[in-house]
Amino acid sequence: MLLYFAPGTCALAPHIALEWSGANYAIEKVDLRSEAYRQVNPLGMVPALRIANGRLLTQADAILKFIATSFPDAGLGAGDGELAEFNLDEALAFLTGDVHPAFWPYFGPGRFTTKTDDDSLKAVRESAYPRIERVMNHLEHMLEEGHVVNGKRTIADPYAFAMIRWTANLPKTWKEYPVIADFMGRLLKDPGVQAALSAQGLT
Ligand SMILES: N[C@@H](CCC(=O)N[C@@H](CS)C(=O)NCC(=O)O)C(=O)O
Repeated sequence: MLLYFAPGTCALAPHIALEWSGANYAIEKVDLRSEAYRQVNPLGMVPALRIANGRLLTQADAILKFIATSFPDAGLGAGDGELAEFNLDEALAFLTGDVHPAFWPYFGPGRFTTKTDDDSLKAVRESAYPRIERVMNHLEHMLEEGHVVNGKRTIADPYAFAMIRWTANLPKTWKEYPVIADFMGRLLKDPGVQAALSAQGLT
């Protein structure tokens, strides 16, 4: 398998999941704006995962589920229980549909205004703060059992980890949420997380 990534993006999530799964995989750093990467993934987005039969998998949550089901021994799936699978799907949908978009104005302010001056872009960036705070407060609550969902390690943990990192330069960083800070502290010590961070040139 070959994981296409750009450092620090949501591609960090499947990267960590691949580490945890014991999969045999390689990584390729891409330039998201390059024509070369458009030839790989016409959407020009990461993550993308090339699997053995040549198929290119896209969409972070779907890739994470593929990793969980392909390597069941790693125990990264929902686990047992009547609502376990729903709980995991709900958490993945929240991360993809609420947490990730909350950061869009912050990272790509130019998408939300036709103005190009610094003040206008700064205003758009700052407009993201309340929504980011809202999803962070929700994560603070979700993580009370030590993990994102079902009280166990799942593919939702690295997905949350990858996005929580994005608050590092915000006025309110993840370190100011006690439960999230505990979760991040544990993951930052995890060998698989450290291996993925190091491979992406991050700390
Ligand atoms: N729907 C996609 C979105 C992925 C996405 O937005 N990835 C970002 C990095 S975190 C990206 O590639 N952005 C480049 C762009 O939007 O052009 C998914 O969930 O995988």
